[in-house]
Amino acid sequence: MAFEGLADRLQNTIQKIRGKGKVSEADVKEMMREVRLALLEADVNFKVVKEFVKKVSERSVGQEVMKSLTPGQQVIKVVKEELTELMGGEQSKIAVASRPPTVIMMVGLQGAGKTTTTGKLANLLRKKHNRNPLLVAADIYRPAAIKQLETLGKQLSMSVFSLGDKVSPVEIAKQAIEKAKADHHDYVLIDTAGRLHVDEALMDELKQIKELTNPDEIFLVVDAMTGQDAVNVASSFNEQLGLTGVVLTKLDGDTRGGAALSIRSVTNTPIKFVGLGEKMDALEPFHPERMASRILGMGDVLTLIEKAQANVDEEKAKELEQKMRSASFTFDDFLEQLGQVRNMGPLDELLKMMPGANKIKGLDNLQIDDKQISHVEAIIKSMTKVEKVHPETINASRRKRIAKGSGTSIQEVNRLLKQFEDMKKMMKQMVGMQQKGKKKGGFKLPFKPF
Ligand SMILES: Nc1nc2c(ncn2[C@@H]2O[C@H](COP(=O)(O)OP(=O)(O)OP(=O)(O)O)[C@@H](O)[C@H]2O)c(=O)[nH]1
Ligand SMILES: [Mg+2]
Repeated sequence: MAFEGLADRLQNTIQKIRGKGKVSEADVKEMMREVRLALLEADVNFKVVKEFVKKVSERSVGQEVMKSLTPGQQVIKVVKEELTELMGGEQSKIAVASRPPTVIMMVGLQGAGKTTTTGKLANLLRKKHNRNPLLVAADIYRPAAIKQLETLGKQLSMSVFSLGDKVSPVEIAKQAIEKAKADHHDYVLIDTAGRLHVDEALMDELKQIKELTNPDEIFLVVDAMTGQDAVNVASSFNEQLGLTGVVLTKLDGDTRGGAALSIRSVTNTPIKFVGLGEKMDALEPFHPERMASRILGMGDVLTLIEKAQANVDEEKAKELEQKMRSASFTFDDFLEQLGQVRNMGPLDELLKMMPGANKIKGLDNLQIDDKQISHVEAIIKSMTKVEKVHPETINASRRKRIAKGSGTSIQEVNRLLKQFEDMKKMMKQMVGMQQKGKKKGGFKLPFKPF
């Protein structure tokens, strides 16, 4: 996971000051020394580190902290606020042109993830914002580039505009916008070519496309794994083109996080999205405050809840709640739930968003992988209709049959049956709690049970 080292170090540091009833200037100084090292080690730009430490120190020895009842907590609050500020403060939204289509140009170096991100962004615009984007293949240099975008378009069932590789990218962009107007596309995403380095020919071409299409957004796509280089690349693209946003890709890898923490303050360009994988749904809006919270081990419950909401069907959730209340939850329901949870992404990544999760020992080794889920699915699918509704009828010989049918072991079948029973018990308790709470008008489940 990205930020692991930084998160560990910062959390250890703030842990020391958390409970302090009194915080001296020396305490703050000591803490800031560690924060500084942690940031430098995470490959954060040294000027950025200096500025950050200065701000946090000033605020920490000031009245607001020293005079408070919980100075330790206050220092942590200051760190979190400044970290949030560093990454851009408010979340920045994607532009909408007053007269459609909204034009977005995707630029960046070779292999940064422009084409992939173009597909992901189109997918997000359609799914979350109900938009109808047109993808434009304006990379005529790399042999397979057009094909790559067309394949993504097919996969997403979205229109891709291309004129082959004999027409100039500027002309392609121009005609694409006319096409978008004619076909009522509200967004135009232009996938441009990448180069190994920032070079003049590339910049000239991009400038021409910019002049001609007058884009509402110019997104620089940068690979977070490239650390400080990402910041330099962002600076030069910004000088030449005037960026409106950055998309940081490959944040699913174990980048130290320096780029995410420096780009905003060095280039004054907000990070708008982060790429978290190769699949078309692995793009998330960047929330500085949530990211700060994650880095400091305070969890990212909001993203977790949003993921749950996006993937859990309202109707089905209600139906499920009803089933839980009447304790008629069956293995069929369980199977369906499993499918929904799977849609949310890898389970261990989800668990890491829980507050304090990185302090749970062994979570890193916990591989709740797809294979395990597949086994559970296979077991359930090997049950008869009656067995799924009345698991109490599953005796020893039936267990043997189910294990054989699903290619698993009797132990695995036993374990699942036991877990299912436990889960049903827990549901009853939760429903009981919720009803009790309702009478008092208090307790409510934080999000829909699944
Ligand atoms: N793990 C991970 N891989 C990514 C992400 N974004 C892109 N990639 C991968 O990075 C590689 C390059 O992505 P492309 O989209 O082709 O990059 P590009 O910038 O269009 O490259 P050029 O067209 O050659 O300039 C592909 O293998 C992508 O699957 C991400 O967020 N996470
Ligand atoms: Mg490309």
